Amino acid sequence: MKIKKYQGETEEQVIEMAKQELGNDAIVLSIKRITPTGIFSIIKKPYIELTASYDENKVNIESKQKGFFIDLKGKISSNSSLEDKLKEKDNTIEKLEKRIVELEGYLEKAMKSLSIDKNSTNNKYKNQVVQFIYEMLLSKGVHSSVCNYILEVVDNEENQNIDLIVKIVYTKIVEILNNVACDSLEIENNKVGEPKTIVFLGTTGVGKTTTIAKLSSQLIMNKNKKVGFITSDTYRIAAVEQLKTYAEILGSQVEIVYKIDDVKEKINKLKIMNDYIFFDTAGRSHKNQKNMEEIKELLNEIDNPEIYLVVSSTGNFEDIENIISAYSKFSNFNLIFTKIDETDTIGTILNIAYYAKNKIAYVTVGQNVPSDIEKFSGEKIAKVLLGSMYK
Ligand SMILES: Nc1nc2c(ncn2[C@@H]2O[C@H](COP(=O)(O)OP(=O)(O)OP(=O)(O)O)[C@@H](O)[C@H]2O)c(=O)[nH]1
Ligand SMILES: [Mg+2]
Repeated sequence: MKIKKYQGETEEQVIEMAKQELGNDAIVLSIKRITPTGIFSIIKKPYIELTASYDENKVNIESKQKGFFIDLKGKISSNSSLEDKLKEKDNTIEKLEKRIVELEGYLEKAMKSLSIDKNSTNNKYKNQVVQFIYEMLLSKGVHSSVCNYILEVVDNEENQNIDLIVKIVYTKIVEILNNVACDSLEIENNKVGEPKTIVFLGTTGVGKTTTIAKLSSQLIMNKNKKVGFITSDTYRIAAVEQLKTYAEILGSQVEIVYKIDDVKEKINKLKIMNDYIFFDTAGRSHKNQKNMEEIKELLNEIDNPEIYLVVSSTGNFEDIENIISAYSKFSNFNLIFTKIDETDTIGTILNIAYYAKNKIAYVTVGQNVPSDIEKFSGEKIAKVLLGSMYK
């Protein structure tokens, strides 16, 4: 026997649903009126829940499930083309509701301790919920002008529907972030027989070499690709050793570039045996003009590189903006945000997405190689901004 639950507005409705799907042999175990608790007491109306048991050998649920569509308010309507509807509503209420569920714990706690004074003249927004979200976004490093862009449309004193406000805010944040999400990366689609050189730039200690190790391990282990390494970081002995250690573990070749004239030759050497060449560079201060000139010269030696600027999400917005602007003068790149696990101000990523508009390819979430790297997802960052953990 199997158990299935149905939710609706009335008893008749849920009984009818169960009957239609499970047939007359199904046994009704309970019918309860459920009053949502916590933040759901605000965003969801009470509803009726029927629990039924049925014989899975007699009832084929898969084929019968078409025909019912449960919308956000628990209304059940007959619908013969459920699949079409779901496809069409890819980014829809149901999906949003699932995400908002994940924010429940945080919002509930936060609303309880809501210390915003209704009459405070310091409040920027008229609506208390909007003011609360504003302060939360600010505390996570979102720039006040970006907050304003997101929140001004929901700042209406009468609108106390938290569900609606959160949904609008979440959707706006995701929109800004996904606008800069990279959808096609050479690193993931390189054609057989056309080795691609992938260059990693960035200031000191942001995680370039570790990110190279993560990405290359995944290509080698999951996609059976061959990856060769080059480093131009000869300033620190440990840097070459670090890359060599990873290369040894992965069974990859390493070449070291001591002078600019070596670059082409070393790349060509690695091209013979590899699908990708990952080019590690020394961490350089973007404020040093000579450093920037050297990087520019280096890039000029590489045919059609795919470039990643690695930035640490623990840095502040203005600094990251300056770094991006310094590198933008001579190269086109995608961004990789590292150390998401270490930052309390993930809002910096939203600021960069809003102002700098560079595409973001990956985020890294810890020191483990190769697991702690993920494709950039606007939804995940938006959830963190609204109080959830990054997971
Ligand atoms: N917590 C955390 N640490 C990271 C992450 N990525 C890299 N690191 C750590 O950051 C430190 C510096 O990493 P590297 O990969 O050597 O940085 P780099 O940019 O190559 O440094 P330079 O070559 O000296 O400029 C190491 O201790 C890494 O383990 C991350 O996503 N989270
Ligand atoms: Mg390094």
